Amino acid sequence: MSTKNITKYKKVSVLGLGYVGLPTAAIIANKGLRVIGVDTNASTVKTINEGKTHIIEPDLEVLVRSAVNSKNLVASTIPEPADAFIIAVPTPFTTEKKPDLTFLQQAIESIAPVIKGENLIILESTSPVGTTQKVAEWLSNVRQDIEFSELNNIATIDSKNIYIAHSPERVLPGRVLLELVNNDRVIGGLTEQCGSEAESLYRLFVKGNCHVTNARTAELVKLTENAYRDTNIAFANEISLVCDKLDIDVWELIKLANRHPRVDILKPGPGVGGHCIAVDPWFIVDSAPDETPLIRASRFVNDNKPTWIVQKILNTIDENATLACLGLTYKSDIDDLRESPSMAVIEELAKCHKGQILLADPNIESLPDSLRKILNIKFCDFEEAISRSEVIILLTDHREFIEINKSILSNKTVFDTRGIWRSFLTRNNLESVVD
Ligand code: SAJ
Repeated sequence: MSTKNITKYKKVSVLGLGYVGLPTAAIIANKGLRVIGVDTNASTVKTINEGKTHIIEPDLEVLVRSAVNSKNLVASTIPEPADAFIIAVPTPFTTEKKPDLTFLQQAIESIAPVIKGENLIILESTSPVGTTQKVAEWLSNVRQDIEFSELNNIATIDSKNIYIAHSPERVLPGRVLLELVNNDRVIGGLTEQCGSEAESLYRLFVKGNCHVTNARTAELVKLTENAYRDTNIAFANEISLVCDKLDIDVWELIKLANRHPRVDILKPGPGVGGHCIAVDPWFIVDSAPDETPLIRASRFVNDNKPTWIVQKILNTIDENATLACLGLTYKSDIDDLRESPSMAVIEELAKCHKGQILLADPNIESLPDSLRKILNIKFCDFEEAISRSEVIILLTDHREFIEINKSILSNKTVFDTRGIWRSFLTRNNLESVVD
């Protein structure tokens, strides 16, 4: 079917060409629409215009190359007029765990000069409740001719509507292209019409269902999804501490408990990382501090896991032993280091351990900046790291580590924080941190 029949939005601008914005821009461009991808980072823009990508995500490079070759996708550092704008910039938190909307406000202010009547603006960035309304307020603050009525949530310019909606991204890093197309979408409009306008654009490429609601509900839905997962992982992590204290194998325990038809415990690990699950629950806590003791406690449980692991390791090993730390990224088979619990373990170990620490990660090319100045840390190939070390600390469950020839672990003290070598470790009576 021609795109002409599907959406009236023919030219789409995507702001923020990261893990969500770039795949979204590439998919829309490959559907035949003109897409302007905007990013403040000139080197990202250059890479994309060469048909390459600055992030590792399955099949993304092929899709971006095809979109750029067809001339439907052009990246730029400067916003230009378009029919629809999709905002996918980061919404991090401050050191006080409060939402930091600076990038978002800057992105909105950067498009304000080119906004016209009948434009559609969709906020995809994960945001605290009330942010979609703030988008309208920011626009009207910088453009005198944009009016926003708080009474009925309608934004206009020269009596023509501007449609503003929130449709939170929900894609899992590592499966982004699949999930962008197949996942259901929640779309929250500032008004009902804003919601249906946004839905008409997503219909272009979303095969899942589109559920239209109001903006505040959509904002809290996204935060709730990530807080739910954080709480469930915290439960698994707490049980892993209990099992360690009582000398019970947590992996066997969870496997057996999960045989109950209504129990489905997630996996314990070194903690929770990433730019989403480790951050978003705080947005709920910030909005309703007195109502959220469970969400807050879950964050503490997960944030404290790296320290617990480090203590466990230090209590067991010789202070001069050579250690191999395997895996730096926050989860398997990606190249993302944000909020990585593996990095937290390494940084804390480095502060206390006297012997050499060898780091290896098949998805990372060199030592991250935060570790460069630490003298006893060296980055190397994982097989070299294992062969040169007495103690092996498995932090991220990358495919390469799962497929390792297990015999190279013989005679080593092994701390397997993800349980991937469990059967081998048990058989050989090797140490395991959560065993
Ligand atoms: N983890 C565990 N045990 C588990 C599952 C995960 O320790 O059983 C850890 C991972 O190792 C990682 C962290 O949790 O450190 C988060 O990983 P994840 O795979 O659970 O999630 P993310 O952060 O990669 O992506 C999440 C997803 N949200 C949900 O599953 C509810 C994704 O759908 C969102 O789009 C994404 O956050 C986001 O951008 O908000």
